[in-house]
Amino acid sequence: MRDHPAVSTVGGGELCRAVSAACDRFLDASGPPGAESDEGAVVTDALAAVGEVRAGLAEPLRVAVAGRVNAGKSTLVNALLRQRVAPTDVSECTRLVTWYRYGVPERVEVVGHDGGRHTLPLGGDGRLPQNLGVPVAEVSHLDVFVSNDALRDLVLIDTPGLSSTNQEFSQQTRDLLAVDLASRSAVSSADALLFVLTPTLRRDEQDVLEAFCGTYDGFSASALNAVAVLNKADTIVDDPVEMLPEARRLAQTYADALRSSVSRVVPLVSLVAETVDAGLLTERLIDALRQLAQLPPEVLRSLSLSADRFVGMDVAIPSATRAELLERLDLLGIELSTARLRDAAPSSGALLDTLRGLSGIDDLRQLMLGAFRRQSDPLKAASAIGALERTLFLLPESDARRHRLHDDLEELRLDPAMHRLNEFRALQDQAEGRVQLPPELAGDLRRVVLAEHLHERLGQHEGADAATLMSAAGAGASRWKRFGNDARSGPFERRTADALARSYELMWQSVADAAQPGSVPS
Ligand SMILES: Nc1nc2c(ncn2[C@@H]2O[C@H](COP(=O)(O)OP(=O)(O)O)[C@@H](O)[C@H]2O)c(=O)[nH]1
Ligand SMILES: [Mg+2]
Repeated sequence: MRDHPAVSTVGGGELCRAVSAACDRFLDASGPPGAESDEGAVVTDALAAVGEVRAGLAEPLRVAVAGRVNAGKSTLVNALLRQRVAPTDVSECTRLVTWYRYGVPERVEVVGHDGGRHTLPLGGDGRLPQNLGVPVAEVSHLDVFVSNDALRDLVLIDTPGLSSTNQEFSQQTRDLLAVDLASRSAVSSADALLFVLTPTLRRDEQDVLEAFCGTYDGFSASALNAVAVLNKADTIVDDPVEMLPEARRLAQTYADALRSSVSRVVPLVSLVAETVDAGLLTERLIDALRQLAQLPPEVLRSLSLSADRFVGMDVAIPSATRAELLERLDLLGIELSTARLRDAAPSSGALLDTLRGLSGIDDLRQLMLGAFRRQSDPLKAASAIGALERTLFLLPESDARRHRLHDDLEELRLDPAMHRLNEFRALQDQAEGRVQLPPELAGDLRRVVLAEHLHERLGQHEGADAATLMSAAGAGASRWKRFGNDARSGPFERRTADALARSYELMWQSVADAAQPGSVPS
């Protein structure tokens, strides 16, 4: 009997291999490179696109970080890497889509629009070089290789977002899309999306947010493959005590607005996360914070009123050191630190833990692990199938390879293992309150999606006979169909019901197949 595949872990699995095999068949049918030369550029493009999809399937899960310019995307990339490699200043690299992959030797490959590459070392400080040696306009994107453990099971794509100098769109469209073409195309080749929001978005901007998520050609953001952060949570209010509750409230507002596009909105202070996790808060700076904490409260309050005052006022701590603190923690981060240092006398490690806790980065890591990495195989397979389907349209209707690939993809979509995507979505819909289930169905859902072995998924003992298992599967399918047909069920409930009914049908089928090899169950 075929057991249900365990929750896939990192990297491609069964599904990715199946999609990759479909790519192989397509490319093999096309003969060696050059054989298609008389068939025109269209076919060449299609072959290249399929080749790219196949290469992508061999990579870890590709997560694009998207959002407006200055939202803090690169800062977040650094925080996730625990290494300050992405530029967050105004250097030319910030305007380019940058792929971060695991690799040695560490290097930057500058990829031109013509496909040409040249390699540069990272800067002496471990960051991207200031100068790429070619005009930015000639660069398509950067491929950065770093030997960073965070990248062993993830590829991160930092996107520039829309810059005010970008002329691609009219002002109105620009406001609506909020991202530039290059960023959108980068997102369309990703498997998952990390969407960086900031508090400055108006609360009535639901349409804009939806458009933002929906505008990546071919990438359809869903609660399954996209998560969002509300970054710069430290800038929502001035009062450090109010920060977290206020950030959570606003994050929830965004989450409600974005329900169908992202699974959750995590409040985040990526600046503090970067500083703490990339080891940028040195003992020297912590000492300066300790000194600040010793200042009379009214002096400290007055310092904290503005960035200018914080650096400019006449106090014992050198102004340059204060400027460094400001760059690494910003005003609220400094206030939170000095408050903590004044109330207790924590070790440096304890202070860093407090700051990390406030930054929200651990919540995000947890979310990404659950939402993305554990589902790497179906997510990658789904994005590859999407990309291949788009490629089909490039080929002439008469092309035999087009039909073959189309048939292969149809078959893959029906693969029971692809159904995992629907199951995870159902679980997520329920976990995030989009779907209200009676308690017994909620337990049923969790068991079917999360249990590893088929008898467990059916709520039966190990060694239960086929008749018992099939009867449990039949009852399960009926249960969910009844729920789906209930007049009180809304669209999300019906979607969940359809998914779970199909899960039970597939389990029924697999018991039947195993019990009577070769026979076709009635
Ligand atoms: N106060 C505050 N500033 C942040 C935060 N995250 C990023 N920044 C700052 O915002 C600016 C833009 O950040 P960057 O990561 O380059 O934005 P990007 O254009 O989206 O990549 C930089 O000066 C960062 O230091 C945050 O959580 N809080
Ligand atoms: Mg950036």
